[in-house]
Amino acid sequence: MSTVPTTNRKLMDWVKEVAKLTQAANVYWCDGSQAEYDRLCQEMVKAGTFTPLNQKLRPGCFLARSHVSDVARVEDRTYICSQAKEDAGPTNNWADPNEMKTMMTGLYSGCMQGRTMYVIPFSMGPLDSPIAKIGIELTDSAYVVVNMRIMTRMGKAVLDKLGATGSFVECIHSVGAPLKPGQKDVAWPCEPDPAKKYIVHFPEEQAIWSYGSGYGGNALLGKKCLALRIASSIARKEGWMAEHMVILALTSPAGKKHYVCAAFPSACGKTNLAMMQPSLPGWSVKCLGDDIAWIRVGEDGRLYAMNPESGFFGVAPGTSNQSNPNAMKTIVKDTIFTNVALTPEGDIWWEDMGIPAPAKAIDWEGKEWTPDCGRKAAHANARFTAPAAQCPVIDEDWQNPAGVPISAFLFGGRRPSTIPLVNEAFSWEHGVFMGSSTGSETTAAALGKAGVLRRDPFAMLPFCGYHMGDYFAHWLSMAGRTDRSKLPKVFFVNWFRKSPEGKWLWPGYGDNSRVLKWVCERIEGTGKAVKTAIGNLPTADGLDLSGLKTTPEDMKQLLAVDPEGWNAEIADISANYDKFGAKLPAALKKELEGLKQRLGV
Ligand code: SAT
Ligand code: MN
Repeated sequence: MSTVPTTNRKLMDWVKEVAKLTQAANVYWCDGSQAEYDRLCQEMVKAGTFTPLNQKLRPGCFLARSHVSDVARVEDRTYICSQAKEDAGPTNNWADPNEMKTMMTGLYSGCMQGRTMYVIPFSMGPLDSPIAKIGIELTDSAYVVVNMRIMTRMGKAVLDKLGATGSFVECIHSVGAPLKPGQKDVAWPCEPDPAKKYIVHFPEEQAIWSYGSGYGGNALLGKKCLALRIASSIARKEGWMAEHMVILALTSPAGKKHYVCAAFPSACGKTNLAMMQPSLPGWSVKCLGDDIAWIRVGEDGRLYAMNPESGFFGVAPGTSNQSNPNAMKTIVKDTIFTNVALTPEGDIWWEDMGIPAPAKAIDWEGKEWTPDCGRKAAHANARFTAPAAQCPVIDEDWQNPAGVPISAFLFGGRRPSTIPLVNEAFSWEHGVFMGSSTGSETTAAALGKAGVLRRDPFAMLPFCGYHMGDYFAHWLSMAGRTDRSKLPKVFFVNWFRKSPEGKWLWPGYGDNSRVLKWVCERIEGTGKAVKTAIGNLPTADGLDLSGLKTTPEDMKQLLAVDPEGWNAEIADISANYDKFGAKLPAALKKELEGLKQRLGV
């Protein structure tokens, strides 16, 4: 597009200003069309960024390999630059916004030399939704443009909605790799020095500045940066919630439909749950979203959830016809794969894909790979970017601008011990306590050591755009915004429990429908439960285990309350709570005390 396709003065001025600062060689306004997408993909094929896959096996699909330094979110380089340090709280990195801007303006000076600056108008949420938010991302990465076209509603229609006076979230992104005249580009330009990458949020101004990385949530700024960090801070002020949650619809054989939201940390199986194929006959799961939910009190007093995204950015390794058959069907065409392995036939492969490893392949680093070479073929945080509309179990209401009414919230994480398979909260406050004490073993979704327990309240630790103590208070305050009886019931689930010998106790995946069935029964008032010190657990015959091989002994362990384990758990929750000081809501202290008393520890 050569002419400027907007009359929005603020937008035009800002684009000019950033183009001048970054010294971009060209400015290109994205229209979001298929032709534009195809052209950019072809340009990336020429540049070596994209490898086209076998068009018979994977039509419209491409493979990208990132730089080895640029494979996941960089949490230690992620900042919330509120005016007051206190407002970012103890769980976020903070820097003075003016100092950060001065420093980053230095980084941005000339950073797009030799590159095109793409202007990406995007909407988080369906364009006709009153709660959708418009962002404009300025980026020097064509990879970001094509991914944003899948993950968001992007292009001309967004500018039309913005009009001459509409406001938007300013998102600046640069891979941080200017090109000198005549300098040859690399396949995945980025700033290789981890200490020079910055993912920065200015919540008061609703602006996002990202520098140095081209990967995932570091670069696709609509996702974690806008739809979670900035949105959570807006939501607090406006009385709604921006959460790291899947939205799914569960329908019983009798045809009763319930919508459920579930919050698990990154790479803990949200996508698998969101499009699960239930093993219980007659039950069905439909997907509305696999990562983010924006939730508001509706006119009838119930909480309504909407998925602000339009695609899935799912973890590839481990995705198989057993773990997630519907994801496998979603990614058969028009999908971008990043950091997976390439087979000699021109198809993709990853560990635990449920098909035998190819005799040889090209691994995610572009090196020759054989099954016995001692290396993984795909990176543990390899991803697919696929349009949500391609999911065979996408729910008919997934683009409903008003969202869908939620009956239950689930929290969970990877917990090999202590935490039972499922546990229902006694009250809203107890449920908020459960969310606030969510913990999980770390995964490859963020750089750092995987497999250590960290507290990840509401699975929002890396995504809450303000003080986590205030965030807890905000959750509690939802009880005052509607009739308590209309609030969703809260449950804590754990698919990842192991025996003392290290064996998985629960089959997971489609068998998690057994837990969802009990959740539905609890909502409807029929589920059988026993009140324990930690919450309501299913009775021995409460879960539908028909056709399941799990032994009664294993079930006992899965539903046991282990006082010793809980003793350690309480100490750890308590230590984590200490971080929040005076901002820790009294209601949560009371819940912790109540739990201690009930357990007698
Ligand atoms: O933040 S990403 O979008 O890169 C993926 C995740 O951590 O959930
Ligand atoms: Mn996520």
